[in-house]
Amino acid sequence: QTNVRRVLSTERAFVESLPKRKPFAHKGNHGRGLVVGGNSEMPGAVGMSAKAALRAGAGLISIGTSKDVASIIASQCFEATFQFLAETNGFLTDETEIPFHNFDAIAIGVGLGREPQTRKLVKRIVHDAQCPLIIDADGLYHIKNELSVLKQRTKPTILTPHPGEMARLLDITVSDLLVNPFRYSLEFAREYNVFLVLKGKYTIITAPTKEQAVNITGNPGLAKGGSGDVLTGISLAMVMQGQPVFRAICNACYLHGRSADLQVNDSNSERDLMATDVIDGISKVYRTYT
Ligand code: NPW
Ligand code: AMP
Ligand code: MG
Repeated sequence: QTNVRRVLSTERAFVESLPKRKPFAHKGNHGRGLVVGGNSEMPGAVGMSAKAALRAGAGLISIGTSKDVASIIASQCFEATFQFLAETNGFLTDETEIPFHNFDAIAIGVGLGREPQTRKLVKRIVHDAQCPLIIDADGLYHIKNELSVLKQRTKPTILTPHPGEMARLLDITVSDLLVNPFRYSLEFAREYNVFLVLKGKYTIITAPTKEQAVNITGNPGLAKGGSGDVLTGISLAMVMQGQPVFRAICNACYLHGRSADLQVNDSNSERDLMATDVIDGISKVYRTYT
């Protein structure tokens, strides 16, 4: 393609652009974020996203989920607050007012489930949230037939599919997608005016303005349930602190993979690494640079 600017997401860019904590900083200077997700069969995902966001530097994180899910994860997420959302049979529904103006960025989708009743909630958030919005996992499932609503958004939208989710959005097979992931990413990002994070061994980050970056941190230890939910939380933390979105999501991917790499070097192996270890590894990455 012509005019495509493609770069490697580097350690140097990461270190130089990370949000700094100034001496007189207060929590409000580091953003207020909302993670919406969870169902009674997958309560953990939204908790991992929230913890990862806080560990990555988020000022305040609220979890939008059902009371039942909240009661399961609250003892693991002391630092987060909760917005209780209505549910039926364990899956979220669209019957609760969400104070969108309270948040600098929102992430929706992890552990949400695929019940049709949840679709209206996803659609409303995509439509009403006047702040940067990250859509992952089952959020991507629900917007598949509503993609045109993405074009109406005036604030940045970030989609973070793995190849299975991306292939579904495009109605193609994973093997077709992986023949030319750069081109598919670029076309999709431009058509729907979104930032696209196509996850994998090498993650391709695409801006609607045709910039592309490749992230190469990370290892096969990340091939385990929960890894993507952690990336969603880290991405929320970066985006809600007001950095330019492309840089914020490049930094998120770099940090996520680097954390997994340091854990595998120091404490874990690729076999036993778990998503929660990747949350803990964020501290090791940050300590390297301070
Ligand atoms: P196959 O058959 O494996 O080869 P889904 P999901 C295909 C929540 N979680 N990487 C793959 O092909 C998430 O947040 C909750 C990955 C399969 O057909 C979501 O809400 C957890 N997949 C929900 O679960 C921890 C690839 O895509 C399909 C691929 C479902 O999310 C776990 C899998 O995608 C989990 O995160 C690739 N490179 N290439 C919790 N503790 O609460 C092809 N595929 O069906 O969307 O399942 O990603 O697990
Ligand atoms: P998800 O499939 O949504 O749980 O996301 C998986 C996360 O782990 C993404 O950020 C991937 O880039 C990362 N990941 C999975 N497998 C690998 C691998 N073999 N090497 C590096 N990163 C991986
Ligand atoms: Mg996922």
